[in-house]
Amino acid sequence: MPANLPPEAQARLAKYSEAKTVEEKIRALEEFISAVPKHKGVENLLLWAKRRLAELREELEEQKRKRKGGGGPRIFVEKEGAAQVAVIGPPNTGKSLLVQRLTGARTRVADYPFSTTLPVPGMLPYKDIYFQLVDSPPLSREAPQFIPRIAGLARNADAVIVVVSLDSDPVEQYEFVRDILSEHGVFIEKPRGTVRIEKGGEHGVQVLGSGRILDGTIKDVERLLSRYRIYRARVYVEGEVSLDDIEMAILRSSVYRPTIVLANKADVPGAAERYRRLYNYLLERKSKSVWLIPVSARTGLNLDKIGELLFKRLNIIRVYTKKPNSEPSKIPVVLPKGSTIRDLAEHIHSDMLEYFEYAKVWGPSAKYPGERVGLDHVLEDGDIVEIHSKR
Ligand SMILES: Nc1nc2c(ncn2[C@@H]2O[C@H](COP(=O)(O)OP(=O)(O)OP(=O)(O)O)[C@@H](O)[C@H]2O)c(=O)[nH]1
Ligand SMILES: [Mg+2]
Repeated sequence: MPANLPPEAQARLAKYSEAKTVEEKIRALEEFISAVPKHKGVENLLLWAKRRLAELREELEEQKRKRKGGGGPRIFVEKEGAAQVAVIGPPNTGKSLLVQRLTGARTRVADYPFSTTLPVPGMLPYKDIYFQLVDSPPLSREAPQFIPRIAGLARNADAVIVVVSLDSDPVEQYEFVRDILSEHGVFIEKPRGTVRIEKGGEHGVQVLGSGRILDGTIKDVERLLSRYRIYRARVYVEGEVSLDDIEMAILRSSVYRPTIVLANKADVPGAAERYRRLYNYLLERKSKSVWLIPVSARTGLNLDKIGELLFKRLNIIRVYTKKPNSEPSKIPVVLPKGSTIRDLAEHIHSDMLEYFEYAKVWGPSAKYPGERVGLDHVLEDGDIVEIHSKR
């Protein structure tokens, strides 16, 4: 890729990228698959199309169920708390017992694989916030029907917990989970670059962002997009990307989700040695973006560390708002690290920004208690903020 497609197949792909509804997308992809010649050089695109088709069919089913008014299994779980974390992994690794021990949710735990068939959410308290952990069915080639749903769950979540078991080779389990998710456009290791495409705009095709295209120029990007009948777009490039990555981004954006790997069953014989293998493997791959910790859902080892790890991994801060002459709120506003008073004001209410006058800050980011600051002041975890408006 970019594959050399006959015009017929290319037109079908363009139709897909223009399609608005799930039904239209399904139809366009089916037509594409039948129009594409089966020769070398298009395998990747064909594979992608088939996977995407499976996902879309799942989505359609889900929509139908919703229209009928509930009932039946759900793929997506409504977000609650400071962040949603998808708990995923191969069969029988202890996902359900972990979620149960961490949140008290009534997940089904069994000593045989494939015991979980539906996502089950539970809330993990950490300090004065909660993380929503979502237990999920096992990822396995033996149960292909779950794969697009689990990938969708991970895509929709703010972070991922991968659970592998130390009673067999954890490297194999980890690679399996990583590869299957990336086939569905969800990266758990930080990719070398990312592309995001916004169609429209006034200025033709623009390439923006701090990244770099490895194997082409802006002209090549224009040519590529025009094959999909896109003549006006903003292409945001971060890190290093190829023209292939850009073509994939036209068809479906990939996402990166911050990830923690829990090496579970640390209590079984041989666990320490297997853990070391995974540790060294991640070290060698320089996957600094993936965090690893040994745990045992059975003995409780390190379960008390998970809240803090998630908090750090998610790069979030807690900010407490207060009104003049009253106590700060007990429940914080959760924002991404690096957020400013402007972000806080926008988060609270759109009017807040319009009538903003100044803010007073107490806590880590304040030079002195009650420092008076403007919209660009950068907040830190634990700050208390009083916003004064013109009316
Ligand atoms: N020794 C040991 N056994 C564990 C641990 N965690 C879970 N188990 C056992 O492993 C088996 C599977 O646990 P589950 O929580 O059902 O695993 P799962 O990953 O949810 O399984 P599926 O939903 O089928 O994918 C059960 O018999 C658990 O009691 C652990 O830390 N140590
Ligand atoms: Mg389970």
